[in-house]
Amino acid sequence: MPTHEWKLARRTLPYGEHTLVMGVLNVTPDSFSDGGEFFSLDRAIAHAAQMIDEGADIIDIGGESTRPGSEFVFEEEELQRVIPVIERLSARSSVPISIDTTKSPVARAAIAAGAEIVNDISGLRFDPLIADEAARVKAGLVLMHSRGSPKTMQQLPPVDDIMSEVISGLRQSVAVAEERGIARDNLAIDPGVGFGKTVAQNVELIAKLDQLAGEFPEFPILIGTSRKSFIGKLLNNEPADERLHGTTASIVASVLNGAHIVRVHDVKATVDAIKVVEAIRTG
Ligand code: 9MG
Repeated sequence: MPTHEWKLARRTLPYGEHTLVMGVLNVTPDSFSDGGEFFSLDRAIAHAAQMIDEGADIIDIGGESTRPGSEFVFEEEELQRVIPVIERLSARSSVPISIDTTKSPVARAAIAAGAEIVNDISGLRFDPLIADEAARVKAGLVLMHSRGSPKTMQQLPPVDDIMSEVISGLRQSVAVAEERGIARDNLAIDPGVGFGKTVAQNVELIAKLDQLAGEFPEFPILIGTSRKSFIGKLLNNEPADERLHGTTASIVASVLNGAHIVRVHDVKATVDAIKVVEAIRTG
């Protein structure tokens, strides 16, 4: 795959030849995967440092759980959770930091604290001003497809054709981003595995990721499957902390089908798997 460039606030990230790994740092008490373990600042930074040592190319920091059924977090609470972590991490590491938020004031403060990417799971549906904050500093902006909100998404009736739904939703998000001043080379897109989709639809999205890449050839494709419930459901209801092998299989399939960036909790396992996939891919 040829190398392209994703432009961020203070650098460009090459993608295409080598798959980028985005390590997840949830600073929430109720995160489905981290279970609140990293709510202390020191532990959060130590975990980020470990992911960086293991080869993470980006650290994605989130203060509001996006797990199905999770409650809304007020802006002040989210700021208190994420800003000290971003300040400390950006002072000690040069790895680009992404802020996982749907709120423009949180995006603004996170960028001021050192974040270079805004990861919006609503694809600008909740707060389009996120795009203005990213455009102001030419930050990277991840537009993820989702339906409803994390609280309601799994109660929604499934759509008939998930590929058409994701493609049209992402086109709409890209249009809003451009209207608000984002340059196309700052954008990445994401099909939003697990967000208002059935198990079969999540599997279909991974299986047909090459079609999505064909629809959006200009943009890096990010995907997050790590420890998600569709993997548990495919594996006799394995709990989240026992979904590593299922996650790795989904990552390998995603990379072979065109993912450029993978968002994961288990960085070491992912980096190893990608090295092997890339060796095979390049022959
Ligand atoms: C925050 N978050 C949780 N799951 C995600 C996914 O699949 N993609 C992106 N971009 N963010 C996610």
